[in-house]
Amino acid sequence: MKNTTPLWSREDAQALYDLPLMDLLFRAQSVHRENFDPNKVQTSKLLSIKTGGCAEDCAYCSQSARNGSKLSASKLIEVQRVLTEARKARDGGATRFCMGAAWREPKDRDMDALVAMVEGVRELGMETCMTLGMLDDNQVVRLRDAGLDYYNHNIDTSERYYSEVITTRTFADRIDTMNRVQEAGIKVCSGGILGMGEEVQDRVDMLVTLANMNPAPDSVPINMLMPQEDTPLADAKPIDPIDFVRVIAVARIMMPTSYVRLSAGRSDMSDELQAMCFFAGANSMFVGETLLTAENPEEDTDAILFAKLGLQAETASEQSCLDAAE
Ligand code: SAM
Ligand code: DTB
Ligand code: SF4
Repeated sequence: MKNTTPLWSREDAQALYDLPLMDLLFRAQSVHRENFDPNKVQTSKLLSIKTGGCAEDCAYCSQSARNGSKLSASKLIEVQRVLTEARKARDGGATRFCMGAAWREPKDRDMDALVAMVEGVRELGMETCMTLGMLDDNQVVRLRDAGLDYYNHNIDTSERYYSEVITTRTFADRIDTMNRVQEAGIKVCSGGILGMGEEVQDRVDMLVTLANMNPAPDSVPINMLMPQEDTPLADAKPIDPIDFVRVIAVARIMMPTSYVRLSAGRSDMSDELQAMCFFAGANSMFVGETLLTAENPEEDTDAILFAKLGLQAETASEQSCLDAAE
């Protein structure tokens, strides 16, 4: 039976956020070491399987048709193309392949191809993740039966701030899909974006919502807004980097066994900021030169960073050891 008592109150979470930075970092790193190898980072590769023309109005997104963005809408790409990209990603060391579509929700006629993508990527020995928008019960079961490991569905911000960013769906719609996914036995990947003009309270509330899910998401992506031309957030004030590190550290303490992913925005971060994020407990990231539509650091740049910091990419067998120990 699900435990209904919230694990985290806003007050306790806010108190963590407000700690002197050195105390916060020390606590986060201590929690991190109890649960993970501090020198290993899980690596995921993203592929956009359907780009642009999305019916939703997310204010940050280059793919929304409502943002008048110049990005043209593509069709769902061929299964074979997905598998070719997945093989390249695996050979480059990524252990998880994340397929993203610019949809409000998938159409039933797309399900056979999506199932084939999941099955094919699994056969390559990679973990599978999809992010396709809202799902109904039937679609969740089909993806689960195909062997989908993770479903990414971000809550993005607090419930209070949500309607400032997205008006074509509600925070509750988001939580409904996450519950459906979790109840079917697919692991949830959910996090948010910082630097959209939100208050500190919104960042804290977002983490409280995630940490009080039962269980908390297995994977928690923390994105730094990458401002996109022609979107309402094109000129948003950037988040202070130290505040960004604080969110990572609080996420690590509140969700001690989840992978916290340093997600979009690394291409604008210094080595020092990324190092601080890893110290604060981030232990996953996207690799490869593109995210879905935006840029990410080149492989060589990441290799130099890992060498400087003495970090190593987690291998597929280390990943399955952790899964077996759960
Ligand atoms: N359409 C699906 C959905 O919204 O769930 C999947 C794709 S969507 C691009 C996945 C996530 O990427 C969003 O929830 C958001 O958190 C993140 N994202 C999108 N655009 C971003 C940007 N410009 N900067 C940072 N993160 C972004
Ligand atoms: C997530 O939290 N970040 C990824 C993934 N989930 C799907 C997407 C980042 C997208 C960045 C903007 C772009 O590439 O268009
Ligand atoms: Fe569509 Fe997802 Fe972009 Fe929102 S974030 S506009 S749902 S692709």
